[in-house]
Amino acid sequence: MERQWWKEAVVYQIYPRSFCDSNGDGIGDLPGILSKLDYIRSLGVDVIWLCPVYRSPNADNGYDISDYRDIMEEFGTLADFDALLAGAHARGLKIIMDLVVNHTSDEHAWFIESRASKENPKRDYYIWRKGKHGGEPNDWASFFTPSAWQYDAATDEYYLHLFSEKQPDLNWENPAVRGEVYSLMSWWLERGVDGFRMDVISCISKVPGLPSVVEGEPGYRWAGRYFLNGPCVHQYLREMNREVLSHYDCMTVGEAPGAGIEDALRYTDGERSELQMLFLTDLMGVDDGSGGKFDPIPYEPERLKLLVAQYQHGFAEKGWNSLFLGNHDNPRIVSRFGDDGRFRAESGKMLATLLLTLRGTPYLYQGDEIGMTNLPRCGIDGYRDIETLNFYREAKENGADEQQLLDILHRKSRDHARTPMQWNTQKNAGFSSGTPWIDVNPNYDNVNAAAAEVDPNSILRYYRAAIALRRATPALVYGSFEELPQREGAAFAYLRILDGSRVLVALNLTGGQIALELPENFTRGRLLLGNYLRADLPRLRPYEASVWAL
Ligand code: ISL
Ligand code: CA
Repeated sequence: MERQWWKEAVVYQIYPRSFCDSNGDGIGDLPGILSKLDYIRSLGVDVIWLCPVYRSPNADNGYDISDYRDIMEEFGTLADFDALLAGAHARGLKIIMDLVVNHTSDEHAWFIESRASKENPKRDYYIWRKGKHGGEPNDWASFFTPSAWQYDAATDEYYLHLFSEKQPDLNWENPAVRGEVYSLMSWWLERGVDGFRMDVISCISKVPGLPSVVEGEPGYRWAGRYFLNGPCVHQYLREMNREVLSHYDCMTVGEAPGAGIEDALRYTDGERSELQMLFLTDLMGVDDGSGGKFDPIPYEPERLKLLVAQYQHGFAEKGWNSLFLGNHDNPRIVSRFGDDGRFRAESGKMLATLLLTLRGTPYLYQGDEIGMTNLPRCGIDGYRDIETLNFYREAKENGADEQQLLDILHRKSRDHARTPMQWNTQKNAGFSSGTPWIDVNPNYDNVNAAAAEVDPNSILRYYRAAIALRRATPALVYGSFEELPQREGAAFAYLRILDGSRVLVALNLTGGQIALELPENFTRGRLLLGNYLRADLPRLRPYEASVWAL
């Protein structure tokens, strides 16, 4: 397996709107991030992934871009961006940008022209179709709305939007569109950015003809097979690689809903020259029911183990993968996979151990390093996210029960990850001197970075130790993965092996007392890291985690 800096890197994801507000308008911004670079550096990470900071009307918090070559007004200016990039580079940190090019904002100049007339040279930048039988061109639903089509009276046609109607899909079949994307990517790389996280990149190629899912069958409109990993996606990515990426020593990670391991190898096999790694979304759906994310089922640790092992084996020979347990689209990891009450510290550290001892490139999401939790149960006015609000409105219209809806949102809303970063015990957790755009989690008295800094047993200190251990232990990055089978569903144990070096990771995924099964004559070796004072295998206490050099 070829060694590469981006395989050895640990990435820290920032949601700029919620990280640090420098000017008291209640919205996090670039100077705010600049002021926290030493903190980020202190974690031992190598790369920052910035969620979108481009000019945007914020229908989807920056995932609807109206100008790819400028910064969102609330976040600052291009000069602020340059200062942030210089500050990061001076500390040995790289910055990768979010690249959102499946769609733009409907306020982007291209779309304003495109919708102006059928003859406009930009008409074909987007996906326009005539209505059928007085209705939509096909029966596709979007991620955020019941229909993926929006009617536009000016030209009596519909445009496609896989997300909100404020996010029209670009027409990647048009070479001029691809040229625009490559040119804006080069523009940022020339400015000094170190790579891209590519938003829903598996969605850019649609099946020609845009067939209906099941003609005439109402209610069944999940058209993924017509736009996920579509017919030309690999051709487009190879072209992008040839035109842009191959000219830079940059990092690339594609978000790929709908991609399994086989697909993922096609995207990330180095010999195919497409992307370095993907975000595969299966694990993020581990507690989704048949109705999707807002139809949650109980979380089963066995499912997590199964998925983790599958992915570890899937990339053993070819390609590379990313590791993540949460992000800005998902609930907080201790609330979802751990215990955000009694065992918050133990489970937060156990999840850190899992994230940082697997093969792949780990991505930490802001606030997880201090064990931030979901919001307490609140009314609908506590939520801000377009996906949450659309789901709520639609469900209410269909007669859903208010309490039931709020229970679902309490588990699954994207807003749980978007509450302000909890820095200290000052007003608004030190995030802003003004009124934050979304409520601060009231537990900041307890859960905050300043307190974690002085507590030798904090989750924060543990993250630093786990990151340092990974850096010092090539087997944790490049080693093979060998699971030690367990009868107990909550016990997860695996070896990471590289040349002569063997590391054992033992995890209790639940709050119960369990025992680990170890092979006969097993000597557990020297303790490298653990979240209890004295590790004493085979016993595993609630959420216990330990790492051993054999
Ligand atoms: O968040 C999701 C479900 O809760 C996912 O379905 C998500 O919409 C999907 O993974 C794509 O996410 C990305 O693109 C979206 C944006 O809203 C997300 O924040 C982004 O991560 C549209 O640009
Ligand atoms: Ca601000």
